[in-house]
Amino acid sequence: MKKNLFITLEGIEGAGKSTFIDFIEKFFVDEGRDVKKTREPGGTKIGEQVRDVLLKNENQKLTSDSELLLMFAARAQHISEVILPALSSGKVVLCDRFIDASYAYQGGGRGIEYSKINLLEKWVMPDLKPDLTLLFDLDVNIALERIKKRSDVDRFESEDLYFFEKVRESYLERAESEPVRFQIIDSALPLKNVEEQVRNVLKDIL
Ligand code: Z5A
Repeated sequence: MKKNLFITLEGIEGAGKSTFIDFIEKFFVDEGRDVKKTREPGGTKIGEQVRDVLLKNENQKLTSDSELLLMFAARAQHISEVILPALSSGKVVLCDRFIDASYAYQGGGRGIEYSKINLLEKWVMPDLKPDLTLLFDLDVNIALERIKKRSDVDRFESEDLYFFEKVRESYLERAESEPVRFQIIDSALPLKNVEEQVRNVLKDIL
């Protein structure tokens, strides 16, 4: 059986994760690999219900602690129901956002101490870490410009520029502290150039 791989895609909104997850899936399928594409929060029937609660704009009363705990509740379900079984069967798992988003959004953005997030990480995923994390990085102004055409804005998308600056900063700090796992993709460049950067990283991990 071929080596399983766990790859996560991270970045602020509008950075290009959804655009490039299909490209990455095709890359591995062309290599003859079985791919499981998934996302957080969500990825399971229960997790998608939690996602609805987290994203609904009407849920403005949700506290930062509740938000963090719901992220991890959905994650616990996702790991046991989807991620671990897919990895055990030798698949390449591509996940649109994972643990680093909790550090960046709930830690960096909301200001929850990283030590609390770390406690939950140790509880929910003691033996699981992505093999590769692609951080799609770009200036917050460009990202917000890209998504402003959307008619429906969710609870996160209604946050201000400062919030996303903190999220981006937190992602970059994490990437700096784990330079082997993280690969930073300059997603301010045209699609073709971003594709090229992603392809080069993937070739190295094969
Ligand atoms: N969240 C959290 O707080 N804590 C956690 O632990 C987890 C998540 C796991 C889920 O949103 C929310 O949950 C998320 C963080 C929080 N909220 N925020 N913000 P999501 O993941 O479902 O949604 P998103 O990340 O906001 O998705 P997005 O806004 O769609 O971003 P994206 O997938 O990175 O972008 P995209 O859809 O691929 O691209 C956006 C547009 O830009 C699109 O029109 C593209 O065609 C265009 N684009 C992309 N790349 C380029 C380039 N290179 N040039 C020009 N145009 C481009």
